[in-house]
Amino acid sequence: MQYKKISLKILLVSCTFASSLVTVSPVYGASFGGIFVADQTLDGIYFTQDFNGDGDANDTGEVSVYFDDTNASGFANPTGNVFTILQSNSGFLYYGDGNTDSVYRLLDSNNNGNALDAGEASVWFSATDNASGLPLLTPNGLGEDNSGAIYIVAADTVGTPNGDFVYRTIDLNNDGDANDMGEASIWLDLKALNPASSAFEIAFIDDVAFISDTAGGSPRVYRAEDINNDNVIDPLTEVKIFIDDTNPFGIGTFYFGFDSDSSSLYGLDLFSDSIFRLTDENDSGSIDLASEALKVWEPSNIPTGFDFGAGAFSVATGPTGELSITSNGSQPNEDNVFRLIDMNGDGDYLDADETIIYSSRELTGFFPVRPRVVEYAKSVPEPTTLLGVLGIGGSLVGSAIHGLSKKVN
Ligand SMILES: [Ca+2]
Ligand SMILES: [Ca+2]
Ligand SMILES: [Ca+2]
Ligand SMILES: [Ca+2]
Repeated sequence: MQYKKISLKILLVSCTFASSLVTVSPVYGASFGGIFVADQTLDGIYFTQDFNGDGDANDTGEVSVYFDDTNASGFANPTGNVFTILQSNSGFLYYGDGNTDSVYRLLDSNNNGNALDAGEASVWFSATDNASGLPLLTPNGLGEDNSGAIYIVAADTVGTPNGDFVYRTIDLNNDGDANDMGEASIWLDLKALNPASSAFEIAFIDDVAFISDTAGGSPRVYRAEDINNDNVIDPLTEVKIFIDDTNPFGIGTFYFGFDSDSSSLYGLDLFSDSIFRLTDENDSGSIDLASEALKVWEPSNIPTGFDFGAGAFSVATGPTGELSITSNGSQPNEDNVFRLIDMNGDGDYLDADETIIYSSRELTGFFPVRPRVVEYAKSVPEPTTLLGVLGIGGSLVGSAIHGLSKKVN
């Protein structure tokens, strides 16, 4: 009965609105195309959408497997421990997996709403495959510059202290990976900046990179710019601390979750579970004014009945200024993806109704379980059905939804 209701709703939408599904509810983002969610317990990358325009992906059929162990490209357990996802400007979805110590590249070539089909996944970069012999113990972060080069934050482990680099990777011979000679190089050696380096994410604003590093208890964000264009960051002249925990503004700087938009950085501080927006207004290369660092969200904004759980792991920037964050814990109401939308346009997400329970195990009963990282879809992939995940043989309904969404797109 439930599925019928949803497909009727979609039918209604397709009849009422001639353009596209997302125009149904502009209050929830006219250009919202969905959010990729990597789940460390379900061991997959999921694609979440809001078909009925109510702002969330908790309704039937709004979550689907995008990539996991069932892929036909021949990768065994490729999504057991996904730390980072990046959709490049060219549409490829890159992600770093800490179990196979690889960065994969996905593309839904046949437009069926997932990258599970044969040939839709490949290894972009790995320690065992790259011709330069570069180590990759923990692919913690991914970024892209204006030229399309992909940057990988390679963190090491306590047992094998062989890492803490940012690699610059490009596919020179057009074979779909960055494993060939000359395609990957050390762009920035983070241990040269701090021997206790423990780096997480990288985010770009234009061609300036920002790297979050928790650095053995003195967390900071670096600002790196390749001024002389030799594809290496000179540790003396091309990188500096953008902000650290000695800042006088009370800004938490311990960021696992970290992202940028065209002018600002957004850091989700693990200790305060709050989001800080950092904007270098006076172009000094660091945060040196109180007005440049603002707390824009805190857990007290979470609607009653839901909680933040064990930690603040991921923040992603989305269209028209919205943000998405993850939380997970031991209870279903702690396993969430929140959407943050500045409804009243005052520049923060601290007001009533600005924190949306976008996806919660409390509401869906099955998803998410341990959401680690999120990434907004840059374009809208063809919707698919989640019925496989639900364990229900509803392919007919799935096809109907698929067909309808095709029509209205
Ligand atoms: Ca919905
Ligand atoms: Ca596909
Ligand atoms: Ca190549
Ligand atoms: Ca607001």
